[in-house]
Amino acid sequence: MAQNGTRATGPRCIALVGPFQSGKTTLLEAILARTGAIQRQGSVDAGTAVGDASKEARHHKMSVELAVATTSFMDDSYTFIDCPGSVEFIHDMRAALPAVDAAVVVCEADEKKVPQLQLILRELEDLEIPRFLFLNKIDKAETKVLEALQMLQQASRKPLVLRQIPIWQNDIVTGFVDLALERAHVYKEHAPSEVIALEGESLDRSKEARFSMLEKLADHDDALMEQLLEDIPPPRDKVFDDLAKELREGLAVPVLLGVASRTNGVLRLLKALRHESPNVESTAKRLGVSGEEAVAYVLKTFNTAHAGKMSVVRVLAGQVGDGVTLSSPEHEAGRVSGTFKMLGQATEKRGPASAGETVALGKLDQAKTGDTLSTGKEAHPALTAVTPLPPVLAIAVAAKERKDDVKLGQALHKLLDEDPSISVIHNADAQEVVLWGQGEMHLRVASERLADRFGVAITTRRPTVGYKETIKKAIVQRGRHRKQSGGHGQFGDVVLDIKPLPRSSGFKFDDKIAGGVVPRNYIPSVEEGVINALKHGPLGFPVVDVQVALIDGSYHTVDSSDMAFQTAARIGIVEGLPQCAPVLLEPIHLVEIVCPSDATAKMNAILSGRRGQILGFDTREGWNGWDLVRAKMPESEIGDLIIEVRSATAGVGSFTFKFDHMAELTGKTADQIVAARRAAE
Ligand SMILES: Nc1nc2c(ncn2[C@@H]2O[C@H](COP(=O)(O)OP(=O)(O)OP(=O)(O)O)[C@@H](O)[C@H]2O)c(=O)[nH]1
Ligand SMILES: [Mg+2]
Repeated sequence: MAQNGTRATGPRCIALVGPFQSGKTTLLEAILARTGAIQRQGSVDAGTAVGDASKEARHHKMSVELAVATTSFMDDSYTFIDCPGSVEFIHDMRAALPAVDAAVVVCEADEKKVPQLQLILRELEDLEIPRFLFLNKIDKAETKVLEALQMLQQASRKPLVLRQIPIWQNDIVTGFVDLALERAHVYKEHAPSEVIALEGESLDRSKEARFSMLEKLADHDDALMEQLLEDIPPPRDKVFDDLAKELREGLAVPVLLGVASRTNGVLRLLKALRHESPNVESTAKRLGVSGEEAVAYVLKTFNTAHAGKMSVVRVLAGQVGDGVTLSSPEHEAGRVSGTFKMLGQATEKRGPASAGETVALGKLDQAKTGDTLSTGKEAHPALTAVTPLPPVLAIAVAAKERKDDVKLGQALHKLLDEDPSISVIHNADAQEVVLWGQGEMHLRVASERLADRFGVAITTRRPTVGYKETIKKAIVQRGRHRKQSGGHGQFGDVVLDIKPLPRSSGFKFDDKIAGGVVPRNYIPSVEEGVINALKHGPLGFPVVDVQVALIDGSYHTVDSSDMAFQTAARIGIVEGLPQCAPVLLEPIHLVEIVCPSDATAKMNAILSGRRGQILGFDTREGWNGWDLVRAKMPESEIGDLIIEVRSATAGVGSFTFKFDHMAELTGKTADQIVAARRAAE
């Protein structure tokens, strides 16, 4: 695992990341076929790709969670982490990235995907992860590569260095010139490319491109700069050393070209990884791994039907394998039982894993995605913290059959364990289990998993908005309950003074009984009766901001009871409230939208269209070219806000929200809400 010349050796862990549908899973498939890990290159569209083997991924023809596959190339082991490109599943990528040696950012020459590319590159830049750009789908390329590069450059804070240029024939890319090797190749479908001689215009073009690549390298290499100025051809080894150095130090982003679906450009990419990607030594150093003990980082955990919980870990130091007990700083994770090599969903038992390797460990029941695990007596401090993304969309879920309620609880627990970007909230008022996630597709996949993976049939619906109601007028109301049936009768009699309170005062109960007209021991029952009745006001919602005082009443020595006084109090409230000018209250939240500045005007329009009150906007701190728009907005309008925000920002806009206050709502909208509530009841 040492440095071999300038080349790092040993097992590597490489992330495949990039905008939605750019060809990451197809590239993984091509790599696995090219390196012999699979017999034949499958495809995403046919549902035969290793990376998209799960039922949900095949169903939607997109990656919905990360996939891990280990292969070997020229005697080194490589584990690829194929990350989903959709912003709704980005959590998997964010959690896995810290422990990889390098990333291959798969992208297309597509202007619409530049904002998403920028978000991903930003993540890599912040984590200081060396990255290649793989410009894919050049079989469909319409723009010249240099123009494409200019467009993509907007997304990267570091210079993109073109390492290959395409060879065009009749408007089709038929091969490439490797600028470092000064060699031209013609693509062959699913086979190694053929080396050809360059001449004429192609030769001139490649010389020019090579010179521009060297110029970029010379920015960080004075000797090279001198050679260029004096027209001395720099030695090839020197050029390769510089390229490797620029990548590792994050000074530049090398750009390679290819057609993943035809395995074109894949061998060149593998060779670049082999020669230039750092290994675990650099990664462990970057993360601050210290001490003598074995340390592993959890990229992802998942549940399997046959083998229980599995944790995918990158071993950063030492060795881990069966029988070893691992702990995180917070808790013991468990004792490893089963060490596996992964190829998508297929797992193969293997011996202990050494530093650099990426494997799945069985039975670490307490391990969580993002954990730093170690074998030492004192747990190794956490290497990184992956902050969960704020949830933006919710659905209410319920078991289709009552008897599955407990099973649903267990399934939700497993779902959350696998996917920390989902959260569950129990809404007691509405008696609802609400799943919060990152978008429509994310929640749809979560529901599918509950059914398919965890075997609970569920129904889903829009979550209930937290409407409440209050009153605007005071009243004094008698509540009397009297029943004579056989032996014991029931008797309770109260007089309630019902008054509105200022907003967000909640509920207040006063006992103003003088002379024992209602005996002491029944007063808590009166209060309970009031509280129960306030759960469901005349408009159908919980009543808040009211004060109820018990001012008078009477009792019967034989027939009065706790129950009778509870009932009397309820009658008082039920009969009194409708005369108090009840009014609907709707929750208003403080919303903060972040978006590229060119979408800010659109955000203002979206907010106004949703009864939002815009408070102002600012530049987003630390984000060049982004704005932050603040507004107050009704909860009912936030429900599907994310869908509009994303469609106005090429998928990259997002928001957070926080409850602010309850506001009175009257008029047609209020009438509709009350009518809908009545209909539902
Ligand atoms: N023409 C062409 N199509 C490609 C190429 N690579 C991938 N595709 C197609 O692009 C689509 C998306 O490919 P995927 O491999 O699923 O892309 P991905 O980046 O893994 O997608 P997500 O994980 O969902 O973000 C599929 O229809 C592929 O067949 C390529 O080089 N050329
Ligand atoms: Mg994919």
